[in-house]
Amino acid sequence: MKVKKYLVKDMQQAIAQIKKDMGPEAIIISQRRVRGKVFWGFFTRRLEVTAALEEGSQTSFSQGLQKELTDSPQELQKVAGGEKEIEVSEAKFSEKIFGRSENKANPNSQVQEELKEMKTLLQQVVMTKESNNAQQEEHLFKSWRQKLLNLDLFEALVEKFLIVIPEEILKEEKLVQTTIINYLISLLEPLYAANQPGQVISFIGPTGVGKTTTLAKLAAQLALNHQKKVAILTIDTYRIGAVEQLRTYAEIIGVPLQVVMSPNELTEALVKNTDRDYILIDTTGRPFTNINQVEELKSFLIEVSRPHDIILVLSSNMKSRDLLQATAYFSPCDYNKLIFTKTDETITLGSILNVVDKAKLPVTYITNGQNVPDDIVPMDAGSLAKLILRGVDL
Ligand SMILES: Nc1nc2c(ncn2[C@@H]2O[C@H](COP(=O)(O)OP(=O)(O)OP(=O)(O)O)[C@@H](O)[C@H]2O)c(=O)[nH]1
Ligand SMILES: [Mg+2]
Repeated sequence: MKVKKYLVKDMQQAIAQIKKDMGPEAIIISQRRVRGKVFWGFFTRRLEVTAALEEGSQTSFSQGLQKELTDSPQELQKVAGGEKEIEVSEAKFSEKIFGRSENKANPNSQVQEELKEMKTLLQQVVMTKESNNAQQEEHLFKSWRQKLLNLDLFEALVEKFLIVIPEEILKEEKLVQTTIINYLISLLEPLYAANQPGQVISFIGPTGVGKTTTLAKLAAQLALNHQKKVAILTIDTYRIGAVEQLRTYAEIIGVPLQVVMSPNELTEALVKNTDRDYILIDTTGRPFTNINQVEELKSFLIEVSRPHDIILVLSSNMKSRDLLQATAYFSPCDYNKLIFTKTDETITLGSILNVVDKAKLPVTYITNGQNVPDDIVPMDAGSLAKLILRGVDL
């Protein structure tokens, strides 16, 4: 018995290759979905089909008959369509066999030939049915792939999701959604395992993403809702008016604000505020192109010796490529958490996952509006997964 595996796009391609390679008497003994590597290192879904052929099973007679019966795709389609068509084809088959048997001298070998041909024909029926099922599956996978791509997820991530959907649930919309969400939760959960808040929390990130507003939202929640002792420091001396914005928030919330101009001043301010439960530090937004500025920012942040969260704040309406550029730019600062702002200003949130997949850091909050302190939502693996995939049933 000769056994061979084929890695193909779909069952139709498999059948064509198997026929060409092993002849019409080969049978398909198994098929399964696997990950195949294609261009640019992206994974895609492939079909692995295993075919077998009994040694010496090919005869010129069977090949000739096979050709007559199954070469036309319409003929195959008819045969695969249902019992009625199978009967018709079998009748046609018998007619051909018996038409020839009258002319044969040895009836025993003729019967064997007939049985062999019958087997081949049935194998073709099975192969065609497999082909139709595989086509339907392929169609459903394509539609799920498109839905996931519409969320602005990178293609490599989409393929990761598709590989976990079992074929048998493909038609069950809700089941597929649950499968994808559960899979995403399992990917995100480890990132949240050591998610203890620091006593000092610094907010860094590109210009205008919402660092100061987010800091004010958290300061207000900690001070007003949880009665914590909070102080705000800012090293945002760069932009005219920036300190005033924060001063207004600090006054409304009723927490002290101090401006620091150098790393030494920051150290002194931290010492002065040792009695505080939380110290929140605002920083100047940096356009993520100037290396000197990130080094300057780092020289401030390394002054903090207490448990320190450095949160990279990013806006969810930025393009994925720019978000990744920003994560690389700020990496010298050793940030350990992410916050995504402005989820109210975009309809797709796949970009968040594109970043999380690369940075391997938890998103601790998202913000969804300009209102201080209300428009901020804490995140865990479950809520983030649901948020990212919220448009998957569109
Ligand atoms: N729609 C919406 N707007 C937001 C959100 N968060 C912040 N903003 C707005 O974004 C604008 C910029 O916010 P800031 O907090 O000043 O941003 P920043 O990152 O501190 O800016 P720089 O200090 O200049 O780098 C303001 O108009 C905020 O009201 C949000 O979640 N949704
Ligand atoms: Mg600011």
